[in-house]
Amino acid sequence: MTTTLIKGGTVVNADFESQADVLIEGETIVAVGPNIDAPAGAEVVDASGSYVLPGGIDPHTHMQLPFMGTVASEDFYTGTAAAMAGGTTTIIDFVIPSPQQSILEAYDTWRGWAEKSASDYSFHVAITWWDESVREEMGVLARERGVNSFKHFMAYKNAIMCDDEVLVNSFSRARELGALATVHAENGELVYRLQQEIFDKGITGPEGHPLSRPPEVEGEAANRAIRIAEVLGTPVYLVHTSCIDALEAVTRARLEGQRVFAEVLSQHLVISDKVYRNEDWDQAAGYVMSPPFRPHQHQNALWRGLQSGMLQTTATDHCCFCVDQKRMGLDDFRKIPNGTSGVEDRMGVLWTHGVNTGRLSRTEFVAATSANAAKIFNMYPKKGCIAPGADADVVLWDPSGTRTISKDTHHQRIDFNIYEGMELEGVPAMTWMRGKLTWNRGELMAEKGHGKYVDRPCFAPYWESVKRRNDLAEPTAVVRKPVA
Ligand code: URQ
Ligand code: ZN
Ligand code: ZN
Repeated sequence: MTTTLIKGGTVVNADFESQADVLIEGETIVAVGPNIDAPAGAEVVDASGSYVLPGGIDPHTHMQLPFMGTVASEDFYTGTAAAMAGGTTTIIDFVIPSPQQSILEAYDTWRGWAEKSASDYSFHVAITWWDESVREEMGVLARERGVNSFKHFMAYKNAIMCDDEVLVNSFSRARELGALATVHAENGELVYRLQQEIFDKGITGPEGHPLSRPPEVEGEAANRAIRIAEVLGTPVYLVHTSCIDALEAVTRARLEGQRVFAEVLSQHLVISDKVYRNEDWDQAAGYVMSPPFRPHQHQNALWRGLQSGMLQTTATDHCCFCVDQKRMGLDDFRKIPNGTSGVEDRMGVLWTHGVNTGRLSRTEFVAATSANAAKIFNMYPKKGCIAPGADADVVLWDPSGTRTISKDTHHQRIDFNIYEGMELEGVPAMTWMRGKLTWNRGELMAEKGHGKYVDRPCFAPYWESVKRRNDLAEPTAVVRKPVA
């Protein structure tokens, strides 16, 4: 068993930072505190001048996803290896059953694909259709497979889009199970209509993509999903909140005490929609993802959302399509596979543009990159903190280390990088995943298959008291005289 003593660093958790040593025995943190003596045979790491952070948790990735007629280029091994090079030690990916496919069968398929992961991983399961069998199998997944979050795509008509009937059935079931409903909030009917109109105008290039998915399309769906969840009493989590319209819906609901959580992607915080006006087709198509990159004012609002706590988590939606895959849409932007990379860059981008600019404190950075996702998806404190008993998912963070992001040097399996040329200050020097050193100052030592599936138990039954409808008296029938 490997013993490691990380000595002389500043430990940063979501709620507290302190000068402390961290002792790791095997896969677990066993002690955190000042002046810990190194046990015989221990590997001692000098952490002076560095921060010791909980390993990042990325709650939104799509490794080797079959989508839009192709398969994402990053697989579970290469993607989790790249993640650890960037300080992320756990991903939550997505099982996305085809309509009419058993969700349990799809779950087993994705579990098979993920066996090769180098880091720990878990799955949200998407509900893409509905009948009694789906209802039953959601129960099996929740009770026996450690799934406490079910995803709903309100976009992607004629593919994996949920209509309101599916949303209502699935949200109701999630509440019964004590599970979260997570949502891709874009009105797929509006997208479909706008895509057609824009294409018919002769706009066939990547610039047509954002035009077909304006913020109003996300705002409507975000509000609808939140309202459905409110009426049914289901906790809801909005993935990739990208614009003011959706953030306003989240903010209203949270201020009223509704159980709503929301995520922002690191790329939506720092990249605007000007990328779609690039005259180089490949350079513009490389940014086609949904929701699209937005005009600059939305970035400012998203940072404020993160600072105010209205947005709790950051993610990447890492879903890689290489240049030749994006070219499937060369004549029709509707056929450009939607997705971008970022699992290796998220933490460095957030430190550079969040902590170094004063937008986020170091503890807020840990909350947004690790602890909040661990709490919301019920992995805390096993994951998401530096404390005795926690998994030894640890990052030695070098605040003065620098990196220039490039497709030529990143570890992600894609020939494009949305942050190309971005200068980072603040990088992971070393990454341990359950006590195993996987990244050491530029040397990647990820081991295929070393990752484990993380069970995520459901939550306590959703308490009636937090539902707004409980302010109302219990409805009763009116007693009437028989009609003459
Ligand atoms: O919509 C998603 O989250 C998946 C299909 C990745 N693609 C994307 O454009 N976000
Ligand atoms: Zn999505
Ligand atoms: Zn996604």
